[in-house]
Amino acid sequence: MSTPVRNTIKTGRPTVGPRLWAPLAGLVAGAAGIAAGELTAGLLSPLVSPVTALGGAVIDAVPPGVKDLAVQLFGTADKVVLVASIVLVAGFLAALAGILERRRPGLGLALAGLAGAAGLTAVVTRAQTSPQAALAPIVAAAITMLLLRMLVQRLNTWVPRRTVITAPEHEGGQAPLARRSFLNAMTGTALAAVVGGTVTAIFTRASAVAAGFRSSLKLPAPATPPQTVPAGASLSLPGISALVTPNSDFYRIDTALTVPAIDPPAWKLKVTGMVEREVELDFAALLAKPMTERHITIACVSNNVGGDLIGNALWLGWPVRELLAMAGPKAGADMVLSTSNDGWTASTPLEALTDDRDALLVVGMNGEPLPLEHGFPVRMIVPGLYGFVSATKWLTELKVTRFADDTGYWTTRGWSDHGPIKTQSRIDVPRNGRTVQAGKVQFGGVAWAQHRGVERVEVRVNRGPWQKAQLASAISTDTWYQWQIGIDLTAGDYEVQVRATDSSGQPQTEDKAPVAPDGATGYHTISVKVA
Ligand SMILES: Nc1nc2c(c(=O)[nH]1)N[C@H]1C(S)=C(S)[C@@H](COP(=O)(O)O)O[C@H]1N2
Ligand SMILES: [Mo]
Repeated sequence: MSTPVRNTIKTGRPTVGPRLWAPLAGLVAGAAGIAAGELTAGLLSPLVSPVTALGGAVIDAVPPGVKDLAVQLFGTADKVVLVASIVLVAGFLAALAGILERRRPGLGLALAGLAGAAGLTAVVTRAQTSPQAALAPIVAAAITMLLLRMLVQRLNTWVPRRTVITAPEHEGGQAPLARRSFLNAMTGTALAAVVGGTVTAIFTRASAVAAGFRSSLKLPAPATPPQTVPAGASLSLPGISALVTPNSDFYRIDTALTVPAIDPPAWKLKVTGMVEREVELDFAALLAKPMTERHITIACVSNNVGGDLIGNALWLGWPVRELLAMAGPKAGADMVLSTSNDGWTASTPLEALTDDRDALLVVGMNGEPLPLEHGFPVRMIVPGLYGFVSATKWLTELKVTRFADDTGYWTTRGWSDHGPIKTQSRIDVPRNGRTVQAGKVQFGGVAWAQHRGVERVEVRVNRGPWQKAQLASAISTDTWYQWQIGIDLTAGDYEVQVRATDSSGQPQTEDKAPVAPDGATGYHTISVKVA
Protein backbone atom coordinates (compact mmCIF):
# COMPACT_ATOMS: atom_id res chain seq x y z
CA MET A 1 0.00 0.00 0.00
CA SER A 2 2.75 2.42 0.90
CA THR A 3 4.97 1.88 -2.13
CA PRO A 4 2.78 3.66 -4.73
CA VAL A 5 2.49 6.67 -2.44
CA ARG A 6 6.25 6.90 -2.06
CA ASN A 7 6.63 6.60 -5.77
CA THR A 8 4.29 9.48 -6.43
CA ILE A 9 6.22 11.68 -4.11
CA LYS A 10 9.61 10.67 -5.47
CA THR A 11 8.67 10.99 -9.13
CA GLY A 12 6.62 14.09 -8.46
CA ARG A 13 9.62 16.15 -7.52
CA PRO A 14 11.94 15.60 -10.49
CA THR A 15 9.05 15.82 -13.00
CA VAL A 16 8.63 19.49 -12.08
CA GLY A 17 12.25 19.94 -13.09
CA PRO A 18 12.12 18.57 -16.64
CA ARG A 19 9.16 20.81 -17.42
CA LEU A 20 11.46 23.75 -16.84
CA TRP A 21 14.73 22.18 -17.83
CA ALA A 22 13.60 21.18 -21.34
CA PRO A 23 12.74 24.73 -22.52
CA LEU A 24 15.86 26.04 -20.77
CA ALA A 25 17.96 23.49 -22.64
CA GLY A 26 16.34 24.73 -25.84
CA LEU A 27 17.13 28.33 -24.91
CA VAL A 28 20.83 27.82 -24.17
CA ALA A 29 21.27 25.60 -27.25
CA GLY A 30 19.57 28.25 -29.41
CA ALA A 31 21.60 31.07 -27.85
CA ALA A 32 24.88 29.24 -28.43
CA GLY A 33 23.84 28.36 -32.00
CA ILE A 34 22.85 31.92 -32.86
CA ALA A 35 26.06 33.23 -31.28
CA ALA A 36 28.05 30.79 -33.44
CA GLY A 37 26.13 31.89 -36.53
CA GLU A 38 26.61 35.58 -35.81
CA LEU A 39 30.28 34.98 -35.09
CA THR A 40 30.64 33.23 -38.45
CA ALA A 41 28.90 36.17 -40.10
CA GLY A 42 31.16 38.61 -38.27
CA LEU A 43 34.21 36.75 -39.53
CA LEU A 44 32.95 36.58 -43.12
CA SER A 45 31.53 40.01 -43.57
CA PRO A 46 29.48 42.46 -41.52
CA LEU A 47 26.81 42.25 -44.22
CA VAL A 48 25.75 38.64 -43.80
CA SER A 49 24.48 38.46 -40.19
CA PRO A 50 21.47 36.10 -40.15
CA VAL A 51 19.70 38.16 -37.45
CA THR A 52 20.21 41.39 -39.40
CA ALA A 53 19.17 39.67 -42.63
CA LEU A 54 16.00 38.33 -40.99
CA GLY A 55 15.32 41.85 -39.73
CA GLY A 56 15.75 43.17 -43.26
CA ALA A 57 13.44 40.49 -44.64
CA VAL A 58 10.79 41.38 -42.04
CA ILE A 59 11.07 45.07 -42.99
CA ASP A 60 10.65 44.15 -46.67
CA ALA A 61 7.71 41.83 -46.03
CA VAL A 62 5.74 44.13 -43.74
CA PRO A 63 3.14 46.31 -45.51
CA PRO A 64 3.99 50.04 -45.64
CA GLY A 65 1.14 50.92 -43.27
CA VAL A 66 2.53 48.72 -40.52
CA LYS A 67 6.00 50.10 -41.16
CA ASP A 68 4.75 53.69 -40.74
CA LEU A 69 2.93 52.66 -37.58
CA ALA A 70 6.10 51.10 -36.18
CA VAL A 71 8.09 54.23 -36.93
CA GLN A 72 5.34 56.36 -35.32
CA LEU A 73 5.24 54.16 -32.24
CA PHE A 74 8.94 53.59 -31.74
CA GLY A 75 10.54 56.46 -33.65
CA THR A 76 14.22 55.93 -34.29
CA ALA A 77 14.17 52.98 -31.88
CA ASP A 78 12.24 50.99 -34.51
CA LYS A 79 15.33 48.94 -35.45
CA VAL A 80 16.03 48.12 -31.81
CA VAL A 81 12.40 47.02 -31.39
CA LEU A 82 12.68 44.89 -34.53
CA VAL A 83 15.85 43.15 -33.36
CA ALA A 84 14.34 42.70 -29.86
CA SER A 85 11.25 41.09 -31.43
CA ILE A 86 13.41 38.74 -33.50
CA VAL A 87 15.32 37.78 -30.34
CA LEU A 88 12.01 37.21 -28.49
CA VAL A 89 10.59 35.05 -31.28
CA ALA A 90 13.88 33.14 -31.53
CA GLY A 91 13.83 32.60 -27.75
CA PHE A 92 10.27 31.34 -27.87
CA LEU A 93 11.06 28.97 -30.73
CA ALA A 94 14.20 27.71 -28.98
CA ALA A 95 12.29 26.99 -25.76
CA LEU A 96 9.60 25.25 -27.80
CA ALA A 97 12.27 23.19 -29.55
CA GLY A 98 13.53 22.08 -26.13
CA ILE A 99 10.06 20.97 -25.05
CA LEU A 100 9.37 19.19 -28.36
CA GLU A 101 12.74 17.46 -28.38
CA ARG A 102 12.05 16.10 -24.89
CA ARG A 103 8.59 14.87 -25.92
CA ARG A 104 9.73 13.31 -29.14
CA PRO A 105 13.41 13.11 -30.15
CA GLY A 106 13.89 14.72 -33.56
CA LEU A 107 10.91 17.05 -33.33
CA GLY A 108 12.89 19.83 -31.64
CA LEU A 109 15.73 19.35 -34.11
CA ALA A 110 13.24 19.71 -36.96
CA LEU A 111 12.02 23.02 -35.55
CA ALA A 112 15.61 24.29 -35.21
CA GLY A 113 16.27 23.18 -38.79
CA LEU A 114 13.19 25.04 -39.98
CA ALA A 115 14.30 28.23 -38.24
CA GLY A 116 17.72 27.80 -39.82
CA ALA A 117 16.10 27.46 -43.25
CA ALA A 118 14.22 30.73 -42.64
CA GLY A 119 17.50 32.43 -41.75
CA LEU A 120 19.16 30.94 -44.83
CA THR A 121 16.37 32.18 -47.09
CA ALA A 122 16.62 35.65 -45.56
CA VAL A 123 20.38 35.78 -46.01
CA VAL A 124 20.58 34.50 -49.58
CA THR A 125 17.69 36.60 -50.84
CA ARG A 126 19.23 39.81 -49.49
CA ALA A 127 20.90 41.91 -52.14
CA GLN A 128 24.68 42.24 -52.05
CA THR A 129 25.51 39.00 -50.31
CA SER A 130 28.07 36.52 -51.49
CA PRO A 131 27.53 32.73 -51.63
CA GLN A 132 29.55 32.28 -48.43
CA ALA A 133 26.86 34.25 -46.60
CA ALA A 134 24.86 31.01 -46.52
CA LEU A 135 27.40 29.61 -44.08
CA ALA A 136 26.25 31.67 -41.06
CA PRO A 137 22.64 30.38 -40.77
CA ILE A 138 23.82 26.84 -41.56
CA VAL A 139 26.37 27.04 -38.74
CA ALA A 140 23.72 28.51 -36.42
CA ALA A 141 21.21 25.72 -37.13
CA ALA A 142 23.80 22.93 -37.01
CA ILE A 143 25.27 24.04 -33.67
CA THR A 144 21.79 24.53 -32.19
CA MET A 145 20.72 21.04 -33.28
CA LEU A 146 23.88 19.39 -31.98
CA LEU A 147 23.67 21.09 -28.60
CA LEU A 148 19.93 20.56 -28.27
CA ARG A 149 20.34 16.84 -28.91
CA MET A 150 23.26 16.58 -26.49
CA LEU A 151 21.44 18.47 -23.71
CA VAL A 152 18.09 16.70 -24.06
CA GLN A 153 19.80 13.31 -24.17
CA ARG A 154 21.52 14.10 -20.88
CA LEU A 155 18.30 15.40 -19.41
CA ASN A 156 16.62 12.14 -20.44
CA THR A 157 19.35 10.16 -18.71
CA TRP A 158 18.81 12.15 -15.56
CA VAL A 159 15.01 12.07 -15.72
CA PRO A 160 13.87 9.34 -18.12
CA ARG A 161 10.90 10.30 -20.25
CA ARG A 162 7.52 8.77 -19.34
CA THR A 163 9.25 6.37 -17.00
CA VAL A 164 8.18 5.82 -13.50
CA ILE A 165 11.26 6.42 -11.47
CA THR A 166 11.56 4.14 -8.55
CA ALA A 167 13.13 5.38 -5.42
CA PRO A 168 16.20 3.14 -5.33
CA GLU A 169 17.17 3.87 -8.92
CA HIS A 170 16.78 7.53 -8.40
CA GLU A 171 18.50 7.98 -5.12
CA GLY A 172 21.18 5.40 -4.93
CA GLY A 173 21.80 4.79 -8.68
CA GLN A 174 23.15 6.96 -11.47
CA ALA A 175 20.77 9.86 -10.95
CA PRO A 176 23.17 12.29 -9.19
CA LEU A 177 25.81 11.58 -11.82
CA ALA A 178 23.36 12.11 -14.67
CA ARG A 179 22.09 15.27 -13.02
CA ARG A 180 25.60 16.66 -12.70
CA SER A 181 26.40 15.73 -16.30
CA PHE A 182 23.30 17.57 -17.54
CA LEU A 183 23.88 20.65 -15.41
CA ASN A 184 27.55 20.82 -16.42
CA ALA A 185 26.57 20.63 -20.10
CA MET A 186 24.00 23.38 -19.56
CA THR A 187 26.56 25.62 -17.85
CA GLY A 188 29.15 24.96 -20.56
CA THR A 189 26.70 25.73 -23.35
CA ALA A 190 25.45 28.88 -21.65
CA LEU A 191 29.04 30.06 -21.11
CA ALA A 192 29.90 29.40 -24.77
CA ALA A 193 26.84 31.40 -25.79
CA VAL A 194 27.85 34.35 -23.60
CA VAL A 195 31.46 34.34 -24.76
CA GLY A 196 30.47 33.92 -28.44
CA GLY A 197 27.84 36.62 -28.09
CA THR A 198 30.23 39.07 -26.45
CA VAL A 199 32.94 38.59 -29.06
CA THR A 200 30.35 39.00 -31.84
CA ALA A 201 28.91 42.11 -30.19
CA ILE A 202 32.37 43.68 -30.06
CA PHE A 203 32.97 43.02 -33.78
CA THR A 204 29.58 43.99 -35.01
CA ARG A 205 29.41 47.09 -32.85
CA ALA A 206 32.68 48.28 -34.38
CA SER A 207 31.69 47.46 -37.96
CA ALA A 208 28.18 48.86 -37.43
CA VAL A 209 29.73 52.17 -36.34
CA ALA A 210 32.04 52.17 -39.37
CA ALA A 211 29.11 51.20 -41.63
CA GLY A 212 27.09 54.06 -40.13
CA PHE A 213 29.84 56.55 -40.96
CA ARG A 214 30.07 55.06 -44.43
CA SER A 215 26.38 55.36 -45.22
CA SER A 216 26.18 58.97 -44.05
CA LEU A 217 29.36 59.95 -45.89
CA LYS A 218 28.92 62.40 -48.74
CA LEU A 219 31.70 62.01 -51.28
CA PRO A 220 33.20 65.19 -52.75
CA ALA A 221 32.74 65.80 -56.46
CA PRO A 222 35.88 65.24 -58.54
CA ALA A 223 37.84 68.43 -59.17
CA THR A 224 39.26 67.22 -62.46
CA PRO A 225 37.12 66.70 -65.58
CA PRO A 226 35.31 63.35 -65.58
CA GLN A 227 36.79 60.54 -67.63
CA THR A 228 34.74 59.94 -70.75
CA VAL A 229 33.76 56.37 -71.51
CA PRO A 230 33.62 55.98 -75.32
CA ALA A 231 30.30 54.66 -76.61
CA GLY A 232 32.16 51.80 -78.27
CA ALA A 233 33.82 50.56 -75.08
CA SER A 234 30.96 48.21 -74.24
CA LEU A 235 30.14 45.41 -76.66
CA SER A 236 26.65 43.98 -76.53
CA LEU A 237 27.57 40.32 -76.32
CA PRO A 238 25.49 38.41 -73.76
CA GLY A 239 27.69 36.83 -71.10
CA ILE A 240 30.72 39.10 -71.60
CA SER A 241 32.21 40.66 -68.43
CA ALA A 242 30.61 44.02 -67.62
CA LEU A 243 32.96 46.85 -68.64
CA VAL A 244 32.67 48.25 -65.11
CA THR A 245 32.37 45.62 -62.36
CA PRO A 246 29.60 46.32 -59.82
CA ASN A 247 30.85 46.55 -56.22
CA SER A 248 28.81 43.50 -55.21
CA ASP A 249 30.56 41.37 -57.88
CA PHE A 250 34.04 42.74 -57.30
CA TYR A 251 36.54 40.09 -56.20
CA ARG A 252 37.85 40.36 -52.67
CA ILE A 253 41.29 39.22 -51.57
CA ASP A 254 42.93 39.97 -48.25
CA THR A 255 44.42 38.34 -45.19
CA ALA A 256 41.93 39.99 -42.82
CA LEU A 257 40.00 37.42 -40.77
CA THR A 258 37.59 40.14 -39.72
CA VAL A 259 36.96 43.17 -41.89
CA PRO A 260 38.76 46.05 -40.15
CA ALA A 261 36.26 48.60 -38.84
CA ILE A 262 37.74 52.07 -38.96
CA ASP A 263 35.86 55.21 -37.96
CA PRO A 264 36.81 58.01 -40.36
CA PRO A 265 37.20 60.60 -37.53
CA ALA A 266 39.83 58.36 -35.94
CA TRP A 267 41.62 57.66 -39.24
CA LYS A 268 45.03 59.15 -39.98
CA LEU A 269 47.55 58.58 -42.73
CA LYS A 270 51.20 59.13 -41.89
CA VAL A 271 54.01 59.61 -44.37
CA THR A 272 57.27 58.51 -42.75
CA GLY A 273 60.75 57.24 -43.56
CA MET A 274 63.13 58.84 -46.05
CA VAL A 275 61.31 62.15 -46.33
CA GLU A 276 62.22 65.79 -45.78
CA ARG A 277 59.27 66.18 -43.39
CA GLU A 278 56.80 63.67 -42.01
CA VAL A 279 53.23 64.44 -42.99
CA GLU A 280 50.00 63.46 -41.29
CA LEU A 281 46.64 63.64 -43.00
CA ASP A 282 43.22 63.11 -41.45
CA PHE A 283 40.05 62.11 -43.27
CA ALA A 284 38.50 65.60 -43.39
CA ALA A 285 41.73 67.00 -44.82
CA LEU A 286 41.84 64.24 -47.44
CA LEU A 287 38.22 64.86 -48.50
CA ALA A 288 39.04 68.57 -48.92
CA LYS A 289 41.75 67.79 -51.51
CA PRO A 290 41.01 68.08 -55.24
CA MET A 291 39.79 64.60 -56.17
CA THR A 292 40.25 62.70 -59.42
CA GLU A 293 37.92 59.94 -60.63
CA ARG A 294 39.38 57.24 -62.88
CA HIS A 295 38.49 53.79 -64.17
CA ILE A 296 41.29 51.40 -63.23
CA THR A 297 41.34 47.61 -63.65
CA ILE A 298 43.02 45.91 -60.70
CA ALA A 299 44.07 42.26 -60.67
CA CYS A 300 45.34 39.78 -58.15
CA VAL A 301 48.69 38.12 -58.77
CA SER A 302 46.94 34.86 -57.77
CA ASN A 303 44.60 35.15 -60.74
CA ASN A 304 45.04 32.00 -62.82
CA VAL A 305 44.91 32.19 -66.60
CA GLY A 306 41.18 32.49 -67.31
CA GLY A 307 40.44 33.32 -63.65
CA ASP A 308 38.18 35.97 -62.21
CA LEU A 309 40.37 37.72 -59.61
CA ILE A 310 40.25 40.89 -61.67
CA GLY A 311 37.80 43.76 -61.85
CA ASN A 312 37.36 47.24 -63.25
CA ALA A 313 35.95 50.03 -61.11
CA LEU A 314 35.62 53.81 -61.10
CA TRP A 315 37.85 55.00 -58.25
CA LEU A 316 37.60 58.43 -56.63
CA GLY A 317 40.71 59.67 -54.87
CA TRP A 318 43.54 62.12 -54.42
CA PRO A 319 46.79 61.40 -56.30
CA VAL A 320 49.42 59.80 -54.05
CA ARG A 321 52.12 61.88 -55.75
CA GLU A 322 50.61 65.07 -54.29
CA LEU A 323 50.92 63.72 -50.76
CA LEU A 324 54.45 62.44 -51.40
CA ALA A 325 55.40 65.85 -52.82
CA MET A 326 54.31 67.43 -49.51
CA ALA A 327 56.64 65.07 -47.64
CA GLY A 328 59.56 65.35 -50.10
CA PRO A 329 61.14 61.91 -50.65
CA LYS A 330 64.92 61.92 -50.12
CA ALA A 331 67.45 60.88 -52.75
CA GLY A 332 68.15 57.14 -52.73
CA ALA A 333 64.60 56.10 -51.85
CA ASP A 334 63.07 53.73 -54.42
CA MET A 335 60.07 52.17 -52.64
CA VAL A 336 57.03 53.05 -50.58
CA LEU A 337 55.97 50.48 -48.00
CA SER A 338 52.26 51.00 -47.38
CA THR A 339 50.74 49.60 -44.21
CA SER A 340 47.15 48.79 -43.42
CA ASN A 341 45.35 49.06 -40.12
CA ASP A 342 45.73 45.30 -39.66
CA GLY A 343 49.47 45.33 -40.22
CA TRP A 344 49.51 44.03 -43.80
CA THR A 345 52.11 45.71 -46.02
CA ALA A 346 52.86 46.21 -49.73
CA SER A 347 56.03 47.40 -51.46
CA THR A 348 55.38 49.79 -54.34
CA PRO A 349 58.10 51.32 -56.53
CA LEU A 350 58.36 55.03 -55.57
CA GLU A 351 58.38 55.83 -59.28
CA ALA A 352 54.88 54.34 -59.82
CA LEU A 353 53.57 56.67 -57.11
CA THR A 354 55.32 59.83 -58.31
CA ASP A 355 55.05 59.56 -62.11
CA ASP A 356 52.02 60.91 -63.95
CA ARG A 357 49.85 57.77 -63.66
CA ASP A 358 46.71 57.97 -61.53
CA ALA A 359 47.96 56.28 -58.37
CA LEU A 360 45.24 57.29 -55.95
CA LEU A 361 44.41 57.51 -52.25
CA VAL A 362 40.94 56.14 -52.89
CA VAL A 363 37.78 57.07 -50.96
CA GLY A 364 35.10 56.14 -53.52
CA MET A 365 34.32 53.06 -55.64
CA ASN A 366 31.78 53.22 -58.46
CA GLY A 367 30.14 56.34 -57.02
CA GLU A 368 29.84 54.99 -53.46
CA PRO A 369 32.06 55.37 -50.42
CA LEU A 370 34.58 52.53 -50.43
CA PRO A 371 32.83 49.36 -49.17
CA LEU A 372 34.20 48.10 -45.82
CA GLU A 373 35.55 44.96 -47.53
CA HIS A 374 37.38 47.01 -50.12
CA GLY A 375 39.30 49.16 -47.64
CA PHE A 376 37.02 51.78 -46.05
CA PRO A 377 37.78 54.56 -45.40
CA VAL A 378 40.92 54.83 -47.59
CA ARG A 379 42.90 52.45 -49.81
CA MET A 380 45.54 52.78 -52.47
CA ILE A 381 45.01 51.94 -56.15
CA VAL A 382 47.94 52.00 -58.57
CA PRO A 383 47.42 51.43 -62.30
CA GLY A 384 49.58 48.68 -63.76
CA LEU A 385 50.56 46.82 -60.57
CA TYR A 386 49.11 43.67 -59.00
CA GLY A 387 47.20 44.27 -55.78
CA PHE A 388 49.77 42.60 -53.53
CA VAL A 389 52.34 45.32 -54.25
CA SER A 390 50.04 48.32 -54.46
CA ALA A 391 46.37 48.11 -53.50
CA THR A 392 46.64 48.41 -49.69
CA LYS A 393 43.19 48.56 -48.09
CA TRP A 394 42.47 50.22 -44.70
CA LEU A 395 45.59 52.30 -45.39
CA THR A 396 47.32 53.97 -42.43
CA GLU A 397 50.96 54.61 -43.32
CA LEU A 398 53.25 55.27 -46.26
CA LYS A 399 56.91 54.72 -45.43
CA VAL A 400 59.33 56.01 -48.03
CA THR A 401 62.19 53.53 -48.07
CA ARG A 402 64.36 51.27 -50.27
CA PHE A 403 63.74 47.78 -51.64
CA ALA A 404 67.09 46.91 -50.06
CA ASP A 405 65.80 47.81 -46.58
CA ASP A 406 62.14 46.77 -46.43
CA THR A 407 59.84 44.05 -47.78
CA GLY A 408 56.08 43.73 -48.13
CA TYR A 409 53.88 41.03 -46.57
CA TRP A 410 53.87 38.57 -49.49
CA THR A 411 57.48 39.12 -50.52
CA THR A 412 58.70 37.26 -47.43
CA ARG A 413 56.27 34.44 -48.28
CA GLY A 414 57.56 33.35 -51.65
CA TRP A 415 56.26 36.13 -53.88
CA SER A 416 58.12 38.80 -55.80
CA ASP A 417 58.93 42.29 -54.50
CA HIS A 418 57.83 43.89 -57.78
CA GLY A 419 54.53 43.12 -59.47
CA PRO A 420 53.78 44.72 -62.83
CA ILE A 421 50.57 43.21 -64.25
CA LYS A 422 51.28 40.88 -67.17
CA THR A 423 49.48 41.18 -70.50
CA GLN A 424 46.57 38.73 -70.44
CA SER A 425 43.30 37.88 -72.14
CA ARG A 426 40.27 35.81 -71.24
CA ILE A 427 37.42 34.13 -73.12
CA ASP A 428 34.09 34.84 -71.35
CA VAL A 429 31.76 33.59 -74.09
CA PRO A 430 31.07 30.75 -74.62
CA ARG A 431 32.02 29.20 -71.30
CA ASN A 432 34.53 26.37 -71.33
CA GLY A 433 32.87 23.03 -72.14
CA ARG A 434 29.65 24.49 -73.56
CA THR A 435 27.83 23.18 -76.60
CA VAL A 436 26.97 25.81 -79.19
CA GLN A 437 25.06 25.81 -82.46
CA ALA A 438 26.87 25.32 -85.74
CA GLY A 439 27.23 28.43 -87.89
CA LYS A 440 28.82 31.74 -86.92
CA VAL A 441 29.84 31.23 -83.31
CA GLN A 442 30.37 34.40 -81.30
CA PHE A 443 33.40 34.46 -79.01
CA GLY A 444 34.12 37.34 -76.66
CA GLY A 445 35.89 38.39 -73.50
CA VAL A 446 38.32 40.85 -72.00
CA ALA A 447 42.02 41.61 -72.42
CA TRP A 448 44.36 43.77 -70.36
CA ALA A 449 47.86 45.23 -70.33
CA GLN A 450 47.46 47.92 -67.69
CA HIS A 451 49.28 51.19 -68.26
CA ARG A 452 50.66 49.94 -71.59
CA GLY A 453 47.39 49.33 -73.39
CA VAL A 454 46.19 46.51 -75.63
CA GLU A 455 46.83 46.90 -79.34
CA ARG A 456 45.38 43.66 -80.67
CA VAL A 457 43.46 40.56 -79.61
CA GLU A 458 43.53 37.37 -81.68
CA VAL A 459 41.76 34.05 -81.45
CA ARG A 460 42.73 30.71 -82.92
CA VAL A 461 40.82 27.47 -83.33
CA ASN A 462 42.54 24.07 -83.04
CA ARG A 463 45.95 25.82 -83.20
CA GLY A 464 45.13 27.19 -86.67
CA PRO A 465 46.07 30.70 -87.82
CA TRP A 466 45.43 33.60 -85.43
CA GLN A 467 42.33 35.58 -86.40
CA LYS A 468 42.04 39.24 -85.42
CA ALA A 469 39.12 39.97 -83.09
CA GLN A 470 37.19 43.22 -82.93
CA LEU A 471 38.75 45.25 -80.11
CA ALA A 472 36.35 47.62 -78.30
CA SER A 473 37.40 51.22 -77.68
CA ALA A 474 39.46 51.75 -74.56
CA ILE A 475 38.41 53.78 -71.55
CA SER A 476 42.14 54.18 -70.97
CA THR A 477 45.23 52.01 -71.12
CA ASP A 478 44.72 51.39 -67.37
CA THR A 479 41.50 49.43 -67.90
CA TRP A 480 40.64 46.16 -69.56
CA TYR A 481 39.22 46.04 -73.08
CA GLN A 482 36.33 43.96 -74.36
CA TRP A 483 36.82 41.98 -77.55
CA GLN A 484 34.58 39.88 -79.81
CA ILE A 485 34.85 37.71 -82.91
CA GLY A 486 32.42 35.57 -84.94
CA ILE A 487 33.93 32.37 -86.35
CA ASP A 488 32.17 29.94 -88.71
CA LEU A 489 32.25 26.46 -87.20
CA THR A 490 30.70 23.18 -88.33
CA ALA A 491 29.76 20.35 -85.97
CA GLY A 492 32.69 18.97 -83.97
CA ASP A 493 34.92 19.49 -80.93
CA TYR A 494 37.16 22.55 -80.86
CA GLU A 495 39.92 24.04 -78.77
CA VAL A 496 39.83 27.83 -78.77
CA GLN A 497 42.62 30.12 -77.57
CA VAL A 498 43.05 33.85 -77.18
CA ARG A 499 46.08 36.12 -77.00
CA ALA A 500 46.57 39.85 -76.51
CA THR A 501 49.36 42.07 -77.78
CA ASP A 502 50.28 45.24 -75.91
CA SER A 503 50.83 48.64 -77.48
CA SER A 504 54.58 48.08 -77.78
CA GLY A 505 53.81 45.16 -80.11
CA GLN A 506 54.73 42.53 -77.50
CA PRO A 507 52.28 39.60 -77.56
CA GLN A 508 51.53 37.77 -74.30
CA THR A 509 53.67 34.70 -73.88
CA GLU A 510 52.42 31.20 -74.64
CA ASP A 511 54.75 29.78 -71.95
CA LYS A 512 52.80 28.55 -68.99
CA ALA A 513 53.84 29.97 -65.63
CA PRO A 514 52.12 29.46 -62.25
CA VAL A 515 50.78 32.43 -60.27
CA ALA A 516 53.78 32.49 -57.90
CA PRO A 517 56.03 34.43 -57.71
CA ASP A 518 54.86 37.19 -60.03
CA GLY A 519 51.75 36.22 -62.04
CA ALA A 520 50.48 33.43 -64.30
CA THR A 521 51.15 33.31 -68.03
CA GLY A 522 49.94 31.20 -70.94
CA TYR A 523 46.96 31.30 -73.27
CA HIS A 524 43.43 30.97 -71.93
CA THR A 525 42.23 27.82 -73.67
CA ILE A 526 38.68 26.51 -73.77
CA SER A 527 36.92 23.59 -75.40
CA VAL A 528 33.59 23.97 -77.15
CA LYS A 529 31.36 21.43 -78.77
CA VAL A 530 29.59 22.59 -81.90
CA ALA A 531 26.39 20.69 -82.65
N1 LIG B 1 45.11 45.49 -45.92
C1 LIG B 1 45.20 44.67 -46.98
N2 LIG B 1 45.14 45.20 -48.21
C2 LIG B 1 45.22 44.40 -49.30
C3 LIG B 1 45.36 43.01 -49.16
C4 LIG B 1 45.41 42.47 -47.86
O1 LIG B 1 45.54 41.25 -47.65
N3 LIG B 1 45.32 43.33 -46.79
N4 LIG B 1 45.42 42.21 -50.29
C5 LIG B 1 45.85 42.85 -51.53
C6 LIG B 1 45.62 42.00 -52.68
S1 LIG B 1 46.60 40.61 -52.80
C7 LIG B 1 44.74 42.33 -53.67
S2 LIG B 1 44.67 41.44 -55.09
C8 LIG B 1 43.83 43.49 -53.51
C9 LIG B 1 42.39 43.07 -53.70
O2 LIG B 1 41.56 44.17 -53.52
P1 LIG B 1 39.99 43.93 -53.42
O3 LIG B 1 39.75 42.94 -52.33
O4 LIG B 1 39.37 45.26 -53.15
O5 LIG B 1 39.56 43.38 -54.77
O6 LIG B 1 43.94 44.08 -52.23
C10 LIG B 1 45.24 44.22 -51.74
N5 LIG B 1 45.17 44.97 -50.53
MO1 LIG C 1 46.25 39.72 -54.79
